[in-house]
Amino acid sequence: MTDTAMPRSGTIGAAPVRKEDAKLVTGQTTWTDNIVFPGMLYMTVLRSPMAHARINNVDVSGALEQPGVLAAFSGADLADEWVGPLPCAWPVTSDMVHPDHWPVAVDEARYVGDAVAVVVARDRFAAADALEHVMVDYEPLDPVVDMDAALEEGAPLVHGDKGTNKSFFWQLENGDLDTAFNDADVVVRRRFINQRLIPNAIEPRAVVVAPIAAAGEYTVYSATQIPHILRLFLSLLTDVPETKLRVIAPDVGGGFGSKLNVYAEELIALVLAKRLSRPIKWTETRSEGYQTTIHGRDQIQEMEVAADADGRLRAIRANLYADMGAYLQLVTPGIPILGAFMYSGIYKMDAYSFNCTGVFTTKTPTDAYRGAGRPEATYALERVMDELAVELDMDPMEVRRRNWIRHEEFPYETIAGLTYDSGNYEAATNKAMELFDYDGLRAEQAQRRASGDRYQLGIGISTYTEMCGLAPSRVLGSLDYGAGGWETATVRLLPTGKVQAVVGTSPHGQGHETTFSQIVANALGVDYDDVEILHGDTTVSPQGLDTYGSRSLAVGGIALHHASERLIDKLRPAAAHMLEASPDDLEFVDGAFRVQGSPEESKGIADVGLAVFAGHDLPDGYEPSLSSDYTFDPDNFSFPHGTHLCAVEVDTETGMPRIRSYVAVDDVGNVINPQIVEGQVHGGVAQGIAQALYEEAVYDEAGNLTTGSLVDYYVPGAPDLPDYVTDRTVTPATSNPLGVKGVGEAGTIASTPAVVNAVLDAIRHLGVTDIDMPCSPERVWRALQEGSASRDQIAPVGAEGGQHP
Ligand code: MCN
Repeated sequence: MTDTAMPRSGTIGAAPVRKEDAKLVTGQTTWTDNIVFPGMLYMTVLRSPMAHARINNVDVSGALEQPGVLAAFSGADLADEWVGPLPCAWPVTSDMVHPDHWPVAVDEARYVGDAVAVVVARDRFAAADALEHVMVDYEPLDPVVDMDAALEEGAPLVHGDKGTNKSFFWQLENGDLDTAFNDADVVVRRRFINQRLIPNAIEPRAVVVAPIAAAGEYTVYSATQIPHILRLFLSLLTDVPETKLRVIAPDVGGGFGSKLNVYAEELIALVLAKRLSRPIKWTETRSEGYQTTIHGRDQIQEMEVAADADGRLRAIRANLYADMGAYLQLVTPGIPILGAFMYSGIYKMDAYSFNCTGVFTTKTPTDAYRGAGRPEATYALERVMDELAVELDMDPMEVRRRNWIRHEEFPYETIAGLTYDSGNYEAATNKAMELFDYDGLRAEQAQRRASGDRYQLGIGISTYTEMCGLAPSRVLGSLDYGAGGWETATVRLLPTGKVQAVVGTSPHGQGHETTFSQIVANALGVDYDDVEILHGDTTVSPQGLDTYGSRSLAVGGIALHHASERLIDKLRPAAAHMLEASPDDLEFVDGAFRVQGSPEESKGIADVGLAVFAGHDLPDGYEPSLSSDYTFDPDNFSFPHGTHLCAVEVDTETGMPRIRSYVAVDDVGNVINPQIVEGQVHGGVAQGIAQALYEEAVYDEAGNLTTGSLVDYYVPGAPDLPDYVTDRTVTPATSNPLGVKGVGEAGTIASTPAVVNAVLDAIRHLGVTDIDMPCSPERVWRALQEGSASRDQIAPVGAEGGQHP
């Protein structure tokens, strides 16, 4: 760590015990599914078993006869309830094809899992059983499962009336590409598949709607990342005024982007509570969630890189196909576009081109999944940098070194049009190489190759950056995103000296109550334990743009810092009055106002607060307020970076890859809480490794999700993952006063290419030039067989001499 002095307990830079953990580990958490109201009814959803079918008729009468069932509706029955279809808030082009997406399908089902009817019963089991008694007359239509097929002439159309499976074409170009490619000594072309992933929050999605029917008021409890955005759309789409809607995100057990959405079930539960004047609950089952909660990634990436013989990059072209699934969810089309600016990464070049085609298929819609567009970009870029190194016969780290932006060149305007405010790629890389023993491992690799060891060693590099801290509103607007990126915070000093802070973001595992308390404790000089963070309830915290894009600290935390400073400014005249000094002569140190030069003359913030609360003796015309607000809209994104190095041993007989060591050196600027940052990196890296080695959503030709449960979709656990060596360098952000950069997605963005590069590096000399993710033992084994068939001379691969530790 580069931190030098030990910070005061509970303030910035310290690692106090997380405030969240006591209730989490003692089971006193308010998950949405734990919420119970008198008279509450349970909703279940009948889902299409076909990937594509015309719905000729839905007959719910059989379900209505089942014990405990109170109501059942088809899509047609509910059609009048909606003011409009489910929202997509990111129309990336003006001619984007954006088909209507109704909460319950009316005439066609377009993926396995599309809602076709709902049942309401007295308990969840009766509601589930009754689904079997809903009769649907489906007329099968042709599914279209992969993007290549969907773009062929005459392909079955997911939305027949649109006449195309193409949703949009988006592009960005800078520099003279023709010259760069024509004059380059080498051009490397590769096609990568960034496979479809299924997010796995521990808590499934759930919603409870509690109506006060007579007043037309509704409280919606949802396991969501976005209570504010959800309230806006619930109001817009059902005509319930925003003032009559309260959305509460209670304790939320993970989201990873999958709860950054406005889902059909949230709308259906609201209109059923309205129709039936009873509280309604819906909780997804895990396999239901696999079919209907958004999926992530699913892109085809065609990369072209032009470079000189000495390794200098001239240009990059990235051509993407992004699978939207059957419909556009909240930000589906924007996800690949978030990556558009990241295919140049940390490197300098003369020309750049990115384009992306959004494609409809009869599969579950895709949307934001941890990293959202940026892991995909980093994967393709870092893999192709390794391919370039192979082509040039150079060390892959050397190729990177020759091209990255040097620390003295910041701020740096990239070829993709972003201004990176700060960074030090040399420092992070040097530290990572030292911790990893790069040279030692390369020597061991050479020795294992020479001896034909059964267990071959590979080294994978990822020198990444990413763009997070989503804001600034003006930039988001220029990208046609439907909302802004500001955050509001309120800080209130209570008469007892305790502090309440209200924030617009809400956590689902990130420890905001801890780190935001540290920010307030730091600014006000109060005890960490005396700060309470209020969030996740649109009545308590009426303004906010919620949690995603690793923005909570770099936007919301900064609003909180400013609101705290503003409170000090507000209290200053009262303190000066008490100390019989001029406000200008006061300094605020360690939670007390002091007369400069006479530190013994001081008043603690709690004393000043109590005097303001009493209001008996205050300066003339003073507003006796103990509360302050601040809305922050930064002028730039935040650009964390780092170097991740991975060593993988591949058993050349079985294809089994095993991570031997993993080093992550990240630079997230200044750090509020090093332990939470480390936790975020651990979790993020685990998710990136999962994509590299284990996870893939697979559909059969008929459009059935064949990895439809945790049995078939392998989410790695602790035994599958290595010990991580983590460290940091600190290059403060210049776009905010605390110098912080986001961390929530960094590990996921960085890690996937480091692992795949390592697997390939282990066996490239055996004729293997590519392996699709996940690099399962079977895939690696097959690649080795194909490699051995293609290579001229088969290296001796024998069991003897193997040194699998
Ligand atoms: N932090 C810090 N110092 C820094 C950067 C961050 O102490 N320099 C702290 C923050 O104060 C916060 C945490 O680290 O407590 C994460 O901060 P930030 O990077 O601002 O990310 P967000 O809080 O906005 O969280 C969103 C991010 C995203 S986009 C996904 S996806 C994700 C992630 O966080 N999903 C998660 N981390 C997750 N962690 C858990 N446990 N569960 C999820 O669903």
